[in-house]
Amino acid sequence: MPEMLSPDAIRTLFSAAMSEMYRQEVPQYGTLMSLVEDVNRATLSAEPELARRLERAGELARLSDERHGAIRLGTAQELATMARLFAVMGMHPVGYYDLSVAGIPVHSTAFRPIDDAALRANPFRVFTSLLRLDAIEDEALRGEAEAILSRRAIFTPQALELIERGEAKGGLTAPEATQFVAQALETFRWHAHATVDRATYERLSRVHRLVADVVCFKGPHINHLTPRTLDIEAVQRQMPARGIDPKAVIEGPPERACPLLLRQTSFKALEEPVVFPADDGSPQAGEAGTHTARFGEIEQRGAALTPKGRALYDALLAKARAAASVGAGGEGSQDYETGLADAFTAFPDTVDAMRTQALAYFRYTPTEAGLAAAGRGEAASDIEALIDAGHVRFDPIVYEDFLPVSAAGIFQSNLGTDAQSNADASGSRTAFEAALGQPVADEFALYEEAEARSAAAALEAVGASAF
Ligand code: OOG
Ligand code: NI
Repeated sequence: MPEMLSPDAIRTLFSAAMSEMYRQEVPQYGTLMSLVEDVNRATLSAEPELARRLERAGELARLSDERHGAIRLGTAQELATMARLFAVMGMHPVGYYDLSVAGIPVHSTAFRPIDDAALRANPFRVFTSLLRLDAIEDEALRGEAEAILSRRAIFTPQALELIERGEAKGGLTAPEATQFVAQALETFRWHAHATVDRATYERLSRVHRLVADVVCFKGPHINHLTPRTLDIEAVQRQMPARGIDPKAVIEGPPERACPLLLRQTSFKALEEPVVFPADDGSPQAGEAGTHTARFGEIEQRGAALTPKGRALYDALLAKARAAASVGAGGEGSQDYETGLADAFTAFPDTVDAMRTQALAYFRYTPTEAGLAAAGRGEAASDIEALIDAGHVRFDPIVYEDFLPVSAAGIFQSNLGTDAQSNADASGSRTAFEAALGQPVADEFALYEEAEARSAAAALEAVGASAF
């Protein structure tokens, strides 16, 4: 039997190849990456306690490789096959995001690794949206969009073959994995040639710019790759000096001593040249146009919240958004930020309070003192007593997922507006899962299991059962 490369290793190859491709395609991405690297280095040297905590959590080693991408798909078939492609790399659908809350005609999931070891190896995620064609009210136009999508093949034949081989054999060998990554990359590459004439592009674009972005091109070009920063305020401040124009407000919670969930900001989408095919269908003799789809984003990750913590987060965010809203040109962003910070004073900002009030998930690890005590045969039998004795410590579990309101804000900003929108939800998780061909995992259950595993391991290492 030839040796298989692990899904973690394939994911790392793929993530690196995507990053390299995007750096070539969108030079500002390279600029943003080096800014984030500089800020992260400065933050780690200024905050040794943060460095130690990240080291304990296994997040330090993965940091320079850590990023997420985003794609938008057109059909159920594309989504179901994409799930199989990502599965080869150990990435599985987690969570359901309903973007109709902001009037955006997509719903989404995140493909990402799930278990602790895989997340430590490389947490590469892809936020994957499925276009809702029912957003096109005009039946004739909807039919046309469906027909256009049904004609395209977003995966190369070799990619499909390698997915099947991986499924049949339970993995890919190193040479197969190299081929697989090269073939998979083709799906996410930018194609400047539209597949429809300008008139069709414009009709679809008038329904929604996202509809045109999904329907009129050969495949789901990766539309951003987002590095993780340890200080998003610093990156946001320093962007203009590097020639990058950030969106008006940072999405998500305010700046805090104990960062919560996810804060994100982006730079506006580029206006890129595209070519519409000529009447005879020949792409060469085509007509020049422009399209905006691809942008840059950065994020800072904080604690994963329990359902109780998340409900509090959602309530406080809704309160701030109701009190002050940001206009299309970013007007009112100062008031919004002040209001947001005020609202979040109601969210406890120490790890102790967050833990005792069960607002966030924690990872428990034995301390040196705990290990020494266990070696002497002195140990308590429950985790609270071990914490009190200083034999077990706890750190927040990092949030590995996304936030629907933030995602909507990122979509909006890249459609050319900073305006916040709070439309009514009308999500359909069932329809999404039917298209995907499998249920999406429940993010809360994953964090809860990770917490329980760490508590059990800590008890086993230094608790009374250790001897
Ligand atoms: C996805 C936007 C959402 C995030 O990080 O929340 C997103 C898209 O524009 O396709 O990437
Ligand atoms: Ni993103």
